Amino acid sequence: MNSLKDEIQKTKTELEHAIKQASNEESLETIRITYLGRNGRITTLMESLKKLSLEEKRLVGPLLNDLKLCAESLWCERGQVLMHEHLCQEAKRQEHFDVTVYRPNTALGSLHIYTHIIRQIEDIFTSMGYARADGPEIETEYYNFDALNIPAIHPARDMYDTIWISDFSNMLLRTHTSPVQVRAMEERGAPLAVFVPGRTYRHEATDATHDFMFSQVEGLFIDKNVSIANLIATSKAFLSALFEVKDLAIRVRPSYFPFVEPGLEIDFSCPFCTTGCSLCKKSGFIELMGAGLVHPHVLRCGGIDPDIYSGFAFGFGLERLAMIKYGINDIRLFHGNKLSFLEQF
Ligand code: FA5
Repeated sequence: MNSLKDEIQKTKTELEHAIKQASNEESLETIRITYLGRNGRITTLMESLKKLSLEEKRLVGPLLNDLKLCAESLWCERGQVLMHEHLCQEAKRQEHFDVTVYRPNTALGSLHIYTHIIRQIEDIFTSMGYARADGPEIETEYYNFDALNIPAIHPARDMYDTIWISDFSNMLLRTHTSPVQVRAMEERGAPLAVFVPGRTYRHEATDATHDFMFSQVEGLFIDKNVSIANLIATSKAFLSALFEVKDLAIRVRPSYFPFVEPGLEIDFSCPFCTTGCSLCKKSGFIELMGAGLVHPHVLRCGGIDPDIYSGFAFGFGLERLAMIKYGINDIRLFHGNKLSFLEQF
């Protein structure tokens, strides 16, 4: 029995020493297994109690219980100390954050293609002295149609498949950016030079070149003695700058829009070929925008006297322009949120 008492004392001394030496979680776990595990030294000592007489059990039992409790509490305390030390070290490590360390494979975001193309267009127009103007996407029937010389009975309304806000209101989603013409005239008066990039909506089936939500860029210039020559020169300068092509040829065709007189459509020489390619459908020209000299009715609605001032206006599809510039073959990619597409810009 005395040898058992000695063994208990020896185990306690060695355990205390081992726990003091433990420097990390792994060594602490090894100590737990060595002393308190299923075949551990304290567990084995407990087993040996069974062989003792009742009298001996009364004497040695409490010593063994004390040893077990002492081992458990020393083990827990040391664990908490180690955990605290680890947290302090981690906090210190994070304090020393080296901002110059190069991190490969860091994913960087990129600008959306809309932002890219609008910024380029903005740079070109502002360099020509134009100011940016904006208008509401939920528009009144008056600005979208009536002020643009398209009264309710006018067949030209059929050209714009309109999305109305409700059956009984005169509010709609603007079908083009042209309503900002009259708004800009009212707000700024003449002379005037503005460009208007913005979203437009039409109740249309979608395909590779049509969407129900797309964007247009409107241009409006008003001064004294403005002529078609000014419109042609401006269109040429804008397209040459955007496509970085010197002396880009344009083709002017007669067309009809109720808010301009005369009305034109402007095509530009294909910047990708000289003899005809799939983009220009082998014609050498790409259709781009509606344009013309501002109709006197529209000037009057904007509070500008058509006997003193004249002006030109044009409107083109922003996505169609970006599709040509970047070789994109489907307009639906612009809103598709496909990362493989967006990451290219
Ligand atoms: C207009 O919207 C006139 N407001 C343009 C204008 C402005 C004429 C100023 C005269 C003076 P149009 O409906 O043709 O015109 O549309 C202009 C351009 O918008 C088209 O050439 C095309 O590039 C683009 N567009 C029209 N419908 C869609 C559509 N569903 N999806 C994508 N782009 C479209």
